[in-house]
Amino acid sequence: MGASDFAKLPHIGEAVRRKEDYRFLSGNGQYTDDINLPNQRHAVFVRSPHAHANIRGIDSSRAATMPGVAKIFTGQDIAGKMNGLPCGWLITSTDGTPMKEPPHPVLAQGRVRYVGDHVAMVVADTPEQARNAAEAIEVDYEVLPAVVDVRDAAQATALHDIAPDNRCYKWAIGDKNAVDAVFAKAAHVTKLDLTNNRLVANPMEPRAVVAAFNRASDEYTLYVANQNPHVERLLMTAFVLGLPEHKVRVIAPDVGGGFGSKIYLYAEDVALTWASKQLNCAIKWTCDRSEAFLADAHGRDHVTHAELALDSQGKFLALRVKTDANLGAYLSTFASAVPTILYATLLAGQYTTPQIYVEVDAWFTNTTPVDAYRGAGRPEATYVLERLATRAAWELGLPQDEIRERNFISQFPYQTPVALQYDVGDYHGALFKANALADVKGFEQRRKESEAKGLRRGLGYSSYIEACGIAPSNIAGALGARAGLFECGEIRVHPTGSVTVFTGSHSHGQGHETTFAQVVAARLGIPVENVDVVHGDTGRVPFGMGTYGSRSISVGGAAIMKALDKIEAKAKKIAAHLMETGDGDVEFSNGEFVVKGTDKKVTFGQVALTAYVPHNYPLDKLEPGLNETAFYDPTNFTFPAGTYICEVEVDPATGKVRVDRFTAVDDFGTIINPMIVQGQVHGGLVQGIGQALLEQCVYDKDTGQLMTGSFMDYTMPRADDFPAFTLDTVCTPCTHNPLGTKGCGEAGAIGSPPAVINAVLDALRDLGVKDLDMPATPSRVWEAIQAAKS
Ligand code: MCN
Repeated sequence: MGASDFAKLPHIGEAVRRKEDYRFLSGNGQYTDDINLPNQRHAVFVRSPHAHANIRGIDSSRAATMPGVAKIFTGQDIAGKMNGLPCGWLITSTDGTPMKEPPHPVLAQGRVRYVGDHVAMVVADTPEQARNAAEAIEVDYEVLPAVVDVRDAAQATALHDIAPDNRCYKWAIGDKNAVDAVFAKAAHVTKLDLTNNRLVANPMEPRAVVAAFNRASDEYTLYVANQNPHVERLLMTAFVLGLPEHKVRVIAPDVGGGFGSKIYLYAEDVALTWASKQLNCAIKWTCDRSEAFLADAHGRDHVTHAELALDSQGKFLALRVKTDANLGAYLSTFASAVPTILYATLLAGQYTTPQIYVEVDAWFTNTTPVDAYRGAGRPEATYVLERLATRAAWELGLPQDEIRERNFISQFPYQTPVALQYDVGDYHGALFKANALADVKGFEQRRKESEAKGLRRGLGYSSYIEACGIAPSNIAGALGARAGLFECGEIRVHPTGSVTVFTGSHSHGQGHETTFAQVVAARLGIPVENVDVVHGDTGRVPFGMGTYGSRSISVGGAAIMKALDKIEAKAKKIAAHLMETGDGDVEFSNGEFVVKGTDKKVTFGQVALTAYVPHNYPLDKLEPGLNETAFYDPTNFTFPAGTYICEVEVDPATGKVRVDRFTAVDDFGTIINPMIVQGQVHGGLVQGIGQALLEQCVYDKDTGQLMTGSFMDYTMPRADDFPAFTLDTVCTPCTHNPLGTKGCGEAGAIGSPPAVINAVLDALRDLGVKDLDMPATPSRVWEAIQAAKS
């Protein structure tokens, strides 16, 4: 079935209420911390209080004798028994050498490299006993100089022998000479220095692990708050523990959000799994909130210098970008891909810029490892480009929308100079719609009203694009991925015609149990209630590459569509047999199989029953049953895009920014469930506006301590920080997946930060404020106003 026919099916585009919500809202969700197994003990990790130190000795003699303590594991106990944690993406430096991939031990081997690094694991009967014993362990540290800022990394004490200058890789894309030549002749050059602030994902549910080894079956079961259980199992068994994969079952039960931070194989997951066999018991660890600030992978942390060459009419001629990316102390699972493949390739944005050159240096520092956080690389790219576009507009005396319109791509497919080929889009349509919805024409009047109250009002634009549906395996492989990025779906049709779907996509808030059921119900012509979706269990789902990069509906959903194609083909044969006609004479629509040109028909339910009650069945031609599995590997990314317009009011006396209006017009192709999509956009906007105005990790430069290690110092956005958002869509269906969908899960977080900062700068620019880093906190805004005055 083609994407255009699919879009017309019942249930597609219907705001079906989330099937999973009854479970969650009635307190019946089952999260990892809700799971308690027989013979269960509890783990607590001793973490480094220093950003960089040699471990001279660990004295756990007193702790080991404390009540309830089963065992204390240190680096010595695991040495030689397991490998370090792997990075899943191999980046090659411009000189052809592979990136530096230092060992990432599960428990520190003689050196700690960030505050929170794992020094020891205590296993005891209760969490309190484990905590008490952890506090009694004495570690003798020789403190070393620490570095937290990428700009200081090259001169700092080396973290790893393998990277003496702390550089992990130097990577580039584009034609430098061609770009330099354009810049040399350009009528106008706009320049910007930007910092993309480091963030903590802070999902509602902290990470948790329960690991159990079963001596009878020689099998491990690992319950873990994770976004991709099959990949967790693959990395743990094949790379770290050397276990047969079929002996490990990973279950990610209900997961309360991840935003990227639960994609990775973490040290805690490995340590508990391994120790469960050593101690022949189940072991549980639940991260506490303060611990999560140190122990969960962080996001962003780029420092960038960017230049845009333009002609006198505001046409973009070339882009030159140099970014230093902070990877933290070790390479997390996808860390190396974020500032390269997921960042630099998006720097064409929605524009026809003919020449682009991007250089990225990635550095180790004594900070928590940095990896993908909602958007991962694409918010950083959008921030660079959209800040440049607005600044260039102001420098050339053009309106913000005008400069974008003049440069938008309008012919598709479009090959960018940075590797990607966009299949389809309507960038002008989204911008025009956003202008109308945001009532841009009324802005000047609103500005005057604000001024009358002593406030400044500003308008900011951002026209973002992202590459989602990660990823065509051959492209990902050519770019260094160590695994394919396809997805798997299995459909089991039961004799009574109800269906269970097994998908490798993992839902941790995205509503897959509803939207995937809508897809299946639409195709088979059955009620949505008759479809259940199973995910997050390597013991039940054949395989999966998990959820990230807004890939689930476009890749996981497409795998289900392929399986449905097979189901339909077999069901047609059964229907033909029932109606005593040839397979080719049967048509299927709305849950009915009809003999072409007649009123002879059978229902999907009758066919399902016949599949399992094969009386008079030509068993030599048809096998009983109606189950099918399919794998889908996308041929391209999907390219959601849109225009966001933010309007702020700033109090110049206090520097406080209030977001007054926010309009988002997105193109997600065909939409399965508009209510769920709106929820996704809301969540993304809140995180993006949070980054722009409130959130930031601050490390002390001298000690490497995380100064914003709790909600007292790290400001999470709250509902009253936002107006009601105005949302709408344009629709250009994706041309290469069978649903026509494009991912929606990250868009809000990608498009919104530059819209907010552009709006704040618009409000302040006639006071002389030219630049502002995120987060635009009151003190920062106030200082910028004072600095502009002096
Ligand atoms: N959808 C739809 N029509 C479309 C596109 C999507 O109806 N055209 C639906 C999908 O069927 C799915 C939801 O919208 O139910 C999101 O789909 P998709 O864009 O495919 O994204 P994923 O399901 O792959 O989710 C990943 C994405 C990412 S990368 C982050 S980070 C993120 C996000 O989703 N983390 C989240 N949204 C989150 N939402 C919650 N509540 N919690 C998180 O941790």
